[in-house]
Amino acid sequence: MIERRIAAAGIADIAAKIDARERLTLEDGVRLFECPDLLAVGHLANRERERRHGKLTYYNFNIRLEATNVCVASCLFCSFARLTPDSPAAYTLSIEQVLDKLRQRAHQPLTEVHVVNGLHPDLPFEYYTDMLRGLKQVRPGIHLKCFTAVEIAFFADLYKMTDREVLEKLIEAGLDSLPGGGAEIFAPRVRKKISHDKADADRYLSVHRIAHELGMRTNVTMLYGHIETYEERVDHMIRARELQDETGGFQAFIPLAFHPDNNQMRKLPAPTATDTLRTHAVARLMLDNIAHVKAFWIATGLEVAQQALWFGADDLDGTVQEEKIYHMAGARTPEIMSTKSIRRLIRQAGREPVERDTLYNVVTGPDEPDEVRVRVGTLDAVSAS
Ligand code: V47
Repeated sequence: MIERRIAAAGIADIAAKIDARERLTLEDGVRLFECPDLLAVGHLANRERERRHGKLTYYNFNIRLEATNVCVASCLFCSFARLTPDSPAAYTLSIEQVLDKLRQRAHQPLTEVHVVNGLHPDLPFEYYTDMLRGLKQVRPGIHLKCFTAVEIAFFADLYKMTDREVLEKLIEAGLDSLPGGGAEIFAPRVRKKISHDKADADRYLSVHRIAHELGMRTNVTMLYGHIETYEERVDHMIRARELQDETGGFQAFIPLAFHPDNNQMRKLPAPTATDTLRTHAVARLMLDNIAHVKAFWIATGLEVAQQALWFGADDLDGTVQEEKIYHMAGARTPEIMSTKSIRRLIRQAGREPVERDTLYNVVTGPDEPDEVRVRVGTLDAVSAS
């Protein structure tokens, strides 16, 4: 029955390739985007998702910190950045203020801090190394997923170091992995228009390559639903796939839905739910060498994130807390989710929740109760509340 539907949708040859573990081409990817039958594409993606992960759906207990929104780049999609420190609503937290944000969460069994900042022109490099050292002092053992590849390239240029030297110094100070931000769309036509004054695609990928060589794991994102074509989306996925062939260092691919409020592309509509589902599905099918496809619930919305778990996605990111980039761009999602709510969301979608750490080690398996874990002294315990 489903085979007939896939044939009627004109993608039987692509389904046969996937079954034969043959790699999909740029043309295949574009056809999946153009295929009128979303459920046929979703079925193929779900088959791949279940082959890899069964019903399991991952999330983590994390916190987001944005230490400064001062940023010399003028990306058209960004609602968060302020060009100079004296712009209205510009802010830069002191190290103590950053550390306080973590101290205030002492009762939470966090496993990850995810830091993303603007490209601040005036801070010393020690601001970042002191931040990493301080965060590790406040919570030894916490995983620090900090600074996009674009920030690393910016530090290298500003502080006159190579990208590798920057990464080595940050690792020495406590950096554990890189988030996937800053990828946007790799194709030069789009990148020149929407983010012309920051690291280009080759530099982004080169920073990730070096990070992988230094033993770190990283993620890779794609900002979709603005001025890019389907071909440019698939090209983006293929460039990520090629680097993954070389290094194996990417853990997750994260499609990020464009949010149009309060930025220079505000006249564009936000991508539809069907586009979001399809983009996750095509990513699952194109990226045969990346283990996880993340539906970042802040960006997709909660309901679409649940559906994406049947369209190729197997990860929802985490509790997040204090997210600014999407909320300043019009996101209507909550700013925080308890682990209990995430686990319920996953179960209600017919999937099985697994709390993972950043490196996908299991923290709380699917058979554990969904009650909130609380931190008692230095021990994690399960509260019945
Ligand atoms: O690089 C900025 C995007 C990214 C908008 O690695 C926007 O686990 C939509 O990369 N509409 C930062 N998107 C966030 C990010 C991320 C998120 C979740 C998990 C991980 C991970 C990484 O947010 C930026 C940019 O691509 N972004 N503004 C906007 N208006």
